[in-house]
This record gives sequence, C-alpha cells and structure tokens, in this order.
Amino acid sequence: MTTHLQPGEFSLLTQCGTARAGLLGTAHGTLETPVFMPVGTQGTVKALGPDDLAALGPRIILGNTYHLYLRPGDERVARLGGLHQFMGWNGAILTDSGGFQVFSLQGLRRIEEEGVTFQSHIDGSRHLFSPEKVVSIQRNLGSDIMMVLDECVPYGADREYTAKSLQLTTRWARRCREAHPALDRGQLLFGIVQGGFFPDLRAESARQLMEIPFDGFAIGGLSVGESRAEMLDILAHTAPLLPQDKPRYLMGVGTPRDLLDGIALGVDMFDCVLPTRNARNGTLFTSFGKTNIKLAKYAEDPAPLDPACTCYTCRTFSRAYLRHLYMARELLAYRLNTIHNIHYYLDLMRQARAAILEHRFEAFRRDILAHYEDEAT
Ligand code: PRF
Ligand code: ZN
Repeated sequence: MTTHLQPGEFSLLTQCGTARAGLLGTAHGTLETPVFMPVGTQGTVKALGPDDLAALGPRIILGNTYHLYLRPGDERVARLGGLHQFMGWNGAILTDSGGFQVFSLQGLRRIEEEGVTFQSHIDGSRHLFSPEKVVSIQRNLGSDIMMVLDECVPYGADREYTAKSLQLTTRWARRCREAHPALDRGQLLFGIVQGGFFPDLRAESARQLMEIPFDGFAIGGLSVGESRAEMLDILAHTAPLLPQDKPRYLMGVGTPRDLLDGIALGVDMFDCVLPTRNARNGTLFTSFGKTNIKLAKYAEDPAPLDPACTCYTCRTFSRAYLRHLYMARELLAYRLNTIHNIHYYLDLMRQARAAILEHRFEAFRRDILAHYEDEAT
C-alpha cells in the first residue's frame, strides 16, 4: 500500500548514501521513486497495449510533444478527451517538451529568442515551438508532468556557445512557468538544467532555474555522445546542486548500469528508449547480462529466456520459440521481447528502491553490476 500524495507533493522517505527513495504525487497516481518511465513517443509504448502495460505495472510513461503535435495534433487529442483517454492509459504521463526532438532533426531548424523553428519530418511543413506553444500543446495533451522548452547543447559545443545557450534555456524556462502558473498542480512543470560539459556552467544553469518555482528539475544534455566517465562526472557535480525536496530527472538515460549509477548519485526519475528499442532488435536484458535472441545457441533451447525472470514472456515461452519468432520477423516477437525488457527495467528499479529503503543499496548495485562487467552497458 502506498500513501496517496497530492499532485506535486514529493516525499523523501529514505536516503542511503546519496541514493534516494521517495514518493511523488501526480493527478494520475502517486509514483514510487526512483522510477523508470517507459517511452511511449506516439501515444503507445511500441508493441504493447494498455493490458500489457497494466500487467507490467509502470505507474508512469513518457510521451512526446513533438510527435503528438505533428500527428494526430494536440488539439485533436484534446477534443478526444486528452492523451490518457485517447490511448486508454490511466496512469501518469510525462511529456517531453519537443525541444530535444527538434534539435535531433536533420535539416532546417533555427533557434531564436522567440523559440525554435523547424520543419516537420512528416511533410516538411514549417512550425515554431516557443515556450508558450510547448506549454499549450502539453496542456492540450493533459500530461501529468510537462517539461520546459530547452536547448540540448550538442556534444563538443564550446564554452561560449554553451554559456549563451544556457541563458536562453533559462529565459525559455521562465516563460514556460509564466504560461502555466505554479498554483496549477493538476499538471506539474519541470525545469531542465543544461550547461554542457562545463561544471561551472552546470552550476550557473541550476542556480538560475532554482529561482523559478518548478515542481521538479531535470538534468538534460547528457548521453549526447560523451563517454560514460564524462557523463557520470557531470552528473555527480550537478545532482547535488538541485533541491533536496524536489524530484530530479535524468533525461534519456540509459543502460541498467547508468540507472544504478544515476540512483547512487541522487537521481529519482529516468526514461530511455533502450529497453523498447533493443527489444525490437532482439537484444534482451537478463539476470546474466545482455544477450541477443537471434544467437544460434538458442535454436533448440527449451529453457525460458531468463529463468530468474517472472515476466509473461519468461513464464510462458522458450528461448527456442522466441528465437523462431524473431528470425521469422513475426509481430509477436516485438511484443514478447518488449514485455521482457520493460519488466527487467521496472524490476531493477523496484529492487533498487527496496535496497535503498533497507539501507543496502551499494551492495545491491555492486551485485547487479558484476553481471555487466565486461560490457559497454
Ligand atoms: N532535453 C530534453 N529532452 C531530452 C534531453 C534534453 O537535454 C535529453 C538528453 N539526453 C534526452 N531527452 N528536453
Ligand atoms: Zn522475462
């Protein structure tokens, strides 16, 4: 049983070193942190239906402003009752602001004070994302947690560019807050710290954003091509600068190892396409490390994919069958693999949370990481 918190209320239950276990209230339920948010970019966690999600049990998923604005359109979603109703999902939803997706687009995009202009990847039409516009879109979608418009500075950007950019991100953040007053807790609004790979600029960004009454703070601009060591370095420097009494969200990260390291450094929320995307190319996370279901050694293997896993896929099917589905490009392969990988991520977070609450997180982390020793992940 979980205590029910009001939207925006954040309760820090325990710290184990700098790792934190907490609760965050939203308009669609209370989240147990640390939490992993499966990515549902276009109003679906790819290959899963709401019944699959219900069985897996995440309390929150992520949606994307950029994609849903272009198609089917946020106003259409609003007319159809909002994103929760539209996609048949009654848990919480966090929407990213679209800035990051726009910046990852090839071709035309222009950053100005007013906002960022870009061309649709669908039909080439031109659009402007201003801070006010991305708030309006996210209000139409009705997400529980909205993100401010930010510029995710490309890896390798120099100090001068990064410093200018973080100032712009702060001005955009302020305009987002003004477009959605802090009193309106039905939808929370998080600021996003940028500042590239310059520790003092990270500190400056955090300082400026903390003057604005946000419901939580994200760390953006990481996992953009840097080494793991660089990422952890900036994370270790940035996380402790953020308010103790507000949730901290590391955007677009990462591998199981990254999540455990992030948790150790005091991060409460994560999202990443890795478990869903990997599932669709046969790469599966297991208690014995990462594997690929297409390997020939699985062709006649009657064992479950991960004997230690309790997901529907592992309870029901053999490695041989999963390999067959994958090799035959059967649609069920995507669903079963995704169920397993999402289960793995959610279970890792549940175990991490339990370990924090029982003050044994470091031992737990070392134990899990031993399985991933000689891998990039
Ligand atoms: N900003 C936003 N979304 C993001 C990022 C960011 O910096 C990242 C960086 N890894 C992922 N998603 N708005
Ligand atoms: Zn499984």
